[in-house]
Amino acid sequence: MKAKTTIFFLLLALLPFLSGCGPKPYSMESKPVTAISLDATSFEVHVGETWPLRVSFTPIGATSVIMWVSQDENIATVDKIGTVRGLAEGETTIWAITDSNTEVSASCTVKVLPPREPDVLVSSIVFSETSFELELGQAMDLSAYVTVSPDNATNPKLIWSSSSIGIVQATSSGRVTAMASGTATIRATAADESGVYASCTVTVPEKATQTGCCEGCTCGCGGSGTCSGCGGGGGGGGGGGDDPAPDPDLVLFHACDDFTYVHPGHMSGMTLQKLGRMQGSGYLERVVGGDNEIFIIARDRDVIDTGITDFAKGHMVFWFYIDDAAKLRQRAAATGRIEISDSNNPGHAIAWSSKTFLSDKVADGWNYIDLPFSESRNMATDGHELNLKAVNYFRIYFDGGVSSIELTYGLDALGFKEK
Ligand SMILES: [Ca+2]
Repeated sequence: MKAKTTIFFLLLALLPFLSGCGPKPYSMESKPVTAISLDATSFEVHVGETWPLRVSFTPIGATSVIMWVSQDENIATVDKIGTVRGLAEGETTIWAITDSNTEVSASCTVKVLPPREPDVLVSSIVFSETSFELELGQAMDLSAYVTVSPDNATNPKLIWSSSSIGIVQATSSGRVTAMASGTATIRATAADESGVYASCTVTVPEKATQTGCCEGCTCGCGGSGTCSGCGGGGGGGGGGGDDPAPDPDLVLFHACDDFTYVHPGHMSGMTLQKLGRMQGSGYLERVVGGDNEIFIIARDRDVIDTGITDFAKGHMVFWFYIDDAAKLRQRAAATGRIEISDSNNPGHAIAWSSKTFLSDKVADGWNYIDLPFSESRNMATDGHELNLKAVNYFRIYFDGGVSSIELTYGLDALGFKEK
């Protein structure tokens, strides 16, 4: 109590000195202006457009009413707050003069350019073919079949959409991927304000039932490496009928049919998708930018026996969806890894470079990723070797690159194979 009282009286005694630090309420008269300057010495405006000029005073704290004058009001006018408006092509000078002392002034030149050309809007969009057929899992670039007129349209970009993304997915560049049997209408709409659009249909025929991953698939993803755009990963891509059966040779690590074991810290933008799945009753989709760790599955889960007896013959396989592979290569330009580990210990992971084994290889749509253990790197620094009977951790992350790029990722049917 005594200390508080002492501080109070100390502050009271200091008040006359302290108040000198702040603005004095009685010093209303401003300092005389000795100079002014404008935030531009010259600038350009188009006829009909405006440009705001700002003035600053010397010394600091000085102020004055400013009179704004245009030397030629037929070319440009200036209002009371310094907003210049272009009226006719030509050049003139704008003056700012202090009301208190007309000898203190500043000026700048304004060049008035012709009126801006109005935007040339898209007048037509034409598909050279209006119906396409794609095999399940196949992808094609529809932008190659479309012509936008006129050639000098200010904004010739198109916005691509699909009437049924469960059947055919379309990327922002017009690449479409067949996800399930059926027919979808793909629309290309002008990105400008014209409202012009054109449509075509993409039909995905029913396929004979397939039983194993890539059996009957002509793209040869049975070998190691990535099978880009390969579909039919188990019987029909999940169009809504029977659940595509798992590959009988696969020891499933995670079916991606639910969120079980998905790391809660990396679930933003994640949804469980039914249509377009490659196995089981669904797949995990994540729309995300800015998070390096795209999928972390199975931390703290029960361990899985991979069934692999010979490390050299072991493979990790999964389905990986990406909506825009070119953007993924920008996003994942540098490092990052795909990791699995045992005993809930990422420090005991074996890993593959996510640039080499994922982003450098994939195409738009579903990709079958096959990671041979023989090409993995042991990240353990203590000599630990992966316990093939106790795997419980999986992660895909990217490091470096442009992490802000938002992409749509899909993951399905993670598992192990010995071959
Ligand atoms: Ca699944």
